[in-house]
Amino acid sequence: DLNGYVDAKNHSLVIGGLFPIHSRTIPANESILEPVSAKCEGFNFRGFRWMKTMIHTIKEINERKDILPNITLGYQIFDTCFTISKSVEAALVFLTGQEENKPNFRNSTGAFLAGIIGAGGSSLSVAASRILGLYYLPQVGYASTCSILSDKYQFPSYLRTIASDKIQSEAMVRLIQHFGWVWIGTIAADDDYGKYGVKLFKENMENANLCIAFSEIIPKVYSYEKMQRAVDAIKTSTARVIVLYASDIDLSPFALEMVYHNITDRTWIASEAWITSALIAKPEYFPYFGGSIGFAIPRTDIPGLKEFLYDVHPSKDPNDVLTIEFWQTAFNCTWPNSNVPYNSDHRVNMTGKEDRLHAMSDTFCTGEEKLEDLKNTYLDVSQLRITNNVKQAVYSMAYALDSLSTCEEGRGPYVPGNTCAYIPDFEPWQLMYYLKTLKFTTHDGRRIEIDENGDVTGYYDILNWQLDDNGNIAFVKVGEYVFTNSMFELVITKNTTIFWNTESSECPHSVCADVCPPGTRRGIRQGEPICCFDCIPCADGYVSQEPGQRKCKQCGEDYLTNAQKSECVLKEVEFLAYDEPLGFTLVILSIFGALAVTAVTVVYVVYRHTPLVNANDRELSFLIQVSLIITLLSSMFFIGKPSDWSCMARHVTLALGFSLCLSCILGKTISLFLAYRISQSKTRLTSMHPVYRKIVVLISVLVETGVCAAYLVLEPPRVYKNMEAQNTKIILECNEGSIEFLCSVFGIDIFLALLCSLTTSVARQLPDNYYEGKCITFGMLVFFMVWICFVPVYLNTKGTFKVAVEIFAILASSYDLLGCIFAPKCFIILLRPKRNTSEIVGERISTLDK
Ligand code: TCR
Repeated sequence: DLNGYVDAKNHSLVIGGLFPIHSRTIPANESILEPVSAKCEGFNFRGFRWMKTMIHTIKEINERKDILPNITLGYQIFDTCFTISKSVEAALVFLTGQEENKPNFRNSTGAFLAGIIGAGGSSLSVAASRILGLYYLPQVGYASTCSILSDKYQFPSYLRTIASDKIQSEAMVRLIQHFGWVWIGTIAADDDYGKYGVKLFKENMENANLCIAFSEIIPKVYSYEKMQRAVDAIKTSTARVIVLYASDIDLSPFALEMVYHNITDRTWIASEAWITSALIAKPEYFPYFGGSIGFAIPRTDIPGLKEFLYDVHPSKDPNDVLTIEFWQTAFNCTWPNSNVPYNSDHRVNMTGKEDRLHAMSDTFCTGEEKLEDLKNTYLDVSQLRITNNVKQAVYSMAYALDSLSTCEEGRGPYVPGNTCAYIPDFEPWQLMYYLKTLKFTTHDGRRIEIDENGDVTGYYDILNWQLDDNGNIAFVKVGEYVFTNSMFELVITKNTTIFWNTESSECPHSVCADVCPPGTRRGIRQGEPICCFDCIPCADGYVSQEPGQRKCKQCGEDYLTNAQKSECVLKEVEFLAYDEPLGFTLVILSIFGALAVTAVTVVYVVYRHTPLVNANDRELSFLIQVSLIITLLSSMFFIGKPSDWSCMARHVTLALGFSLCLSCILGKTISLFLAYRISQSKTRLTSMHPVYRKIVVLISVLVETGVCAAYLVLEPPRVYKNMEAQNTKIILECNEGSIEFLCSVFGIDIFLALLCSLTTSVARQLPDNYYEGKCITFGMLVFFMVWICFVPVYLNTKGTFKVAVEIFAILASSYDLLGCIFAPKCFIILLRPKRNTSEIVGERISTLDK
């Protein structure tokens, strides 16, 4: 029980057609056991127009003299009701010529069947093609876009004048990338179109590192639970952009659902099947679906079609139930004396029951109704897109037949013998040969080339739903997606305004988690897509400078992180600087000390002939003064920014200065010691010759210099950045290099100091006017005390104070020696000159110097 049209009279050759003139079948009454072909409902004006276009095209071809001049084509068209079962039923009818169970490629009218146009939906084409493919019966699709139909192993005789969804799915991902969205929901119709489309889309999304927020199905047969699942997913998800892969017929209940739940503020990415559909593009849906953006096959004008479409009237043929139903549905009336039901709706549980129409209208149709007054998809020739595909499908069949008919015997394609096939009685596979290599130019100048997979190339228009001045929905072209065999290119036209259905009217922001700000990094959430992440602050010592970082970078050793962890900042370098109060004071002290020593030297030079200065070796006194200047000024090396150079200088000059100083003192104390022994023993002991004293000095300084040189050559001290002491600062210090060398360098000094102490402590009872022995003894005592105190204090201080303590010890010990050795003498020289006479200077001592 198939509805349709046939015109096969006088024609030996017909083309079959499958069109969705209704939207669904009426569910069979369960009490009936006998199988019956289902009845259909939901008149589909768009499908009706496609069907009319096929008839129109065949008429056009028949009128043309250049294609198939001697042959007139007929047609046999069936309504698929957008269901698989009807489509299969029709396929069987085509093949068997009804009652027969083996194909004879003559249809029920007795004419030869050349091939079939259709069916509309992918699932229907797949089902029909599985049967038609068995016999290689050519089938040219005009709207079935499912990618599996490109598989010539499964569908050997299927071709199409529309691009595969493989391309559209790719294009959608490019569009998503173009607008910077990463978190996308998908809704698919419960058929091959929706499922395979979304499958490919998901694969492409994954390759582009974008994420799918949710993936739901619109049920074919209304189910409250299934619909609710989809609605809940949309409501709860943070994805603002949703891909909707469905035919308009399947989409209508879903659209009502969106209205019912008042789901706005979503941007829909439309698949080609609904972007320009009048079923969805209604002004009342605009608050929910406005701003939708999607792909459409390019529109065109078909000359003469408009007139042909208007030439429809139920009174022409009382048996034309489809036209009667068209009239009834369009004008909302009942055609008298016909029992064609009109727009019945047997669906259950549908939301938005207002949309449901009555089975019969009370008013009768008069036949006077004006098509011109009708605003109906059927008559709307402004959006001829799939309609043009129908036309091209019919043309491809005609061109193939034309090539077949012009075959020259002996040059034909079929082996053996290069034979030809003849109209009307050729085998279907013979026509397939011509269809496979088909190339032709359309009425509007486009080139159609069907490739080895039965697909075509071309371009999509990118359309955006906007509201025009009359409050209707306008499909505004905002770009193009061009695809050839090797090239794919998305172009969004500059300076077009896209309408966004968001609160701010700006491009929506569809992300699972916002880009992590600088200072944080992306932390994976276990078991969730990569687009969902937490922003985890960088650890101490790590920073992320740009937003959206996967990892925090470690800062260099010399760097600290700022509070936000977004920048490495140079650590503050700390050392005892000249310009800070402590450093400054120490500098003043050492310079003052050096000046004081110089003053003493001046006094000594001025009074160099006085007995006091001459007593106990004048030269050694000068050397002591020099060495004191050295030690005092060596403290300067401890202040300021340390360098390798100053690190080497500081300890070596200090050690040399002290060794010179102490060895000179030793020279003096040895003389005193000997003088004492002489005074004690009363024997003739010769006192020490001054040269020997200098030799003592020379030897000790030489030894010290040798050790220092070895130290500097073998393991010299170096600057060292101390990071441990304080986390936020770098303390610049000197690393001693070798502790052994350092100990030996200062060990010599200590040894000299000990010798000095020993010798003077023995000689201190020696009566001399200037208390030299006593002074030195005291001086050495203080010297030891200073350095003994120094050790624990030094070990307990941190940072720059360490150096300060060291300088302090140096200054203290230098001042101590200066004070103990030279202060009393200067006092006598300057203030008590009477005591500075040779009579008073002890005889024994004066003899020592001779
Ligand atoms: N391919 C869909 C059906 C379809 C359609 C349409 C239906 C397409 N475009 C326009 C109605 C109107 C694209 C399929 O199922 O393959």
